[in-house]
Amino acid sequence: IYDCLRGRLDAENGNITMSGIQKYAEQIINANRIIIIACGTSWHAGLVAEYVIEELCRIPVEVEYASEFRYRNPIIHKGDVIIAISQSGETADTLVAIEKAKEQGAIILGIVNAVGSSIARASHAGAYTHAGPEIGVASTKAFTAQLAVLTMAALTLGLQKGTLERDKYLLLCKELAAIPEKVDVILKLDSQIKALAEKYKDAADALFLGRGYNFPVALEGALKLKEISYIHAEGYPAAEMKHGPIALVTEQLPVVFVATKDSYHEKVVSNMQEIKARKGKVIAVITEGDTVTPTLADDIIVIPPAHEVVAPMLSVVPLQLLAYHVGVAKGYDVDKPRNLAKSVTV
Ligand code: F1P
Repeated sequence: IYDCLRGRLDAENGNITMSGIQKYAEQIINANRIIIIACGTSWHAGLVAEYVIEELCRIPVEVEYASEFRYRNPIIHKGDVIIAISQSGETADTLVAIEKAKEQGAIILGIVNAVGSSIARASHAGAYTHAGPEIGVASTKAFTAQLAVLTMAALTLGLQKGTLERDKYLLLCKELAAIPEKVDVILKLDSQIKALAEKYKDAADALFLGRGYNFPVALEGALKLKEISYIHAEGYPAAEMKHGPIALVTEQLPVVFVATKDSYHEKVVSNMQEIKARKGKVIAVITEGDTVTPTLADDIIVIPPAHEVVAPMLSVVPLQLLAYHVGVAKGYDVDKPRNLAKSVTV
């Protein structure tokens, strides 16, 4: 994230430089709709961006799996802007979806890690995440860097569009600049998370729950666990639990709550009570200073406070570490998960 922010964000003076995207600022400010297309982890980053852009820029956002968008006959209006997100920049489904949108006259902005990659070349403009090469196949730092870029873009647009007040803009710039330091604090929880992984590594299934900005983080936590530790995991909006997944809750089921302090925290706490009443095992990612959640959860991971708009960049890190340690504890090669490719080019 530090590399991603460096040179682009001057939080003290409230300057964000994103030359690639700024060229299209006028069209984006006046966009009727933004459609985000991506696959896998990048799709989850797109879901977080939906919350951020709608909140700060008041532009309607749709987030589509590129792998399905290509098979639909999507309706794209003049004035729609497409954002394509990809770590590798080579994902075939995303490339085909881009071509499809281009045929209908859409402007394509690429948020890509790999410089000069096919998706970067197929886009009209965009921003590189500069997350450096992912060592493993499963996307991790690319996710946090994608969120940093998308948040910077939303802040810039919101300010220019007039939907975001300067004071809040400045506050969020500072919040963003503080993220790398807070990630360092979370990385120091490594041995605690390793011990948690030992405790839960034999689970057959796991449930990940979150609300609002943390809902896509729950999806991402479940995907990471599936990808590198081969444990069946489902991510759900916490409020959706009672519409089905609650039937799965037993003493054997670990339920991971992304429960950092935000506008919906009390509601998440009541979801936690519902799980405990059914004897599920609760692991909660919570904010420093929270005194309520520790009385309910079986295990807690305490992370530094952050504004809810930037919180996913922090709350995802313990879940990435958890998936990593479960994979290692089970003896798997977490850098090369079975059946997964770095770039899905077919
Ligand atoms: C999308 C993705 C990754 C996942 C795996 C397979 O790739 O689904 O999120 O971790 O590597 O591909 P990309 O379009 O972001 O490169």
